[in-house]
Amino acid sequence: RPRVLSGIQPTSGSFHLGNYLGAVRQWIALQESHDAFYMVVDLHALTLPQDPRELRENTRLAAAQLLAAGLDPERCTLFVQSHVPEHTQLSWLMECLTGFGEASRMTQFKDKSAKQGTDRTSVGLFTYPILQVADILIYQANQVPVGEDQRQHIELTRNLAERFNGRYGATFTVPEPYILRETGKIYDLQDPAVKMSKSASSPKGIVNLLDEPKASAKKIKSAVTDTGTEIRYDQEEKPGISNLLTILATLTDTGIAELEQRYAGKGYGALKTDLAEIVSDWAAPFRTRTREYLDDPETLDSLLAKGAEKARAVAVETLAQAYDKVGLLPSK
Ligand code: AQP
Repeated sequence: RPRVLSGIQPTSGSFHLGNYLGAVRQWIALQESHDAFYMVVDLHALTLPQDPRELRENTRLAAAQLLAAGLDPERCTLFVQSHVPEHTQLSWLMECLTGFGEASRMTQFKDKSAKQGTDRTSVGLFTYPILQVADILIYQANQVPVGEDQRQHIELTRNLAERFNGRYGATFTVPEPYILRETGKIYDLQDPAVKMSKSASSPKGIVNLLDEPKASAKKIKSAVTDTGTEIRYDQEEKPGISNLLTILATLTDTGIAELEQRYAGKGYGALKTDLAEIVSDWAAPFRTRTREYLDDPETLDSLLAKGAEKARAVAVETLAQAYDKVGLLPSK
């Protein structure tokens, strides 16, 4: 079975609709057909200041949400990034292969550091795409299911894998991005020109899956829509309505064309009311299941420990090969 690898940050508590529709939903589907490795990337979270206690709680919370969304530890390997120290070890080799200019061109870094200012930007935020390269290559992943915002980082991963293989001989699988055209980018409800995002969206623009249903419904009902009244998918002319249609189509497994027909002659209000209900209905059992996993931290922790053990078995082997290839002297 081809292998997939992906990760999600344990920052700010709840996952949002963009995380779920852009990434986690694909993870759940892929665990049936692929040898799937999924992780909570706690080391990546450290690129921005974190309260230690919150980080620990949010790491469990992220794992609980992944399980509640439908990941099955019998079908996939679910673990916490920092439990597999080989990631950071491989990352060093990758850093030494990356050009400074090449790393400087990462748009996520440019955007985030521009917002924070250089003095408040950590070197970790600069090098985090390279740790991500190591996260992927250490499992010899064939595909990486992520949102559109990660495409450039997967491209960097491919370049570094090819560079390493070219310099030292075939070592790493060169991975492909797995990004769905329909849901690769879910937009901010208040500003449908930008992606829904933890760090950049206003509270009204982001639907958090653990929010109270009423709060989510209110946000959906006050989503910015476009001039006119027609419910039609048109990313250019009607980005707000197109975003709502995408979310509804995905959550209900319905084609966009069918939805356009269903809402022909109806106003934006009808679409918003239905979507608010669908999101609430979806999120209610998700919230309950998340709470159940959190109520039993021992079971959750031991499940993550088992996942880390499975992941480590692969990571140790890849790291040993890579160390050998670059000429590091093995310790006796
Ligand atoms: N709006 C989105 N549409 C589609 N996919 C998205 N992802 C994030 N936002 C969207 C995908 O979710 C996965 C996990 O993302 P992450 O752990 O990297 O979370 P993030 O990038 O911190 O999430 P945000 O909200 O996008 O955070 P900031 O504000 O920090 O940039 C990834 O596969 C991501 O592509």
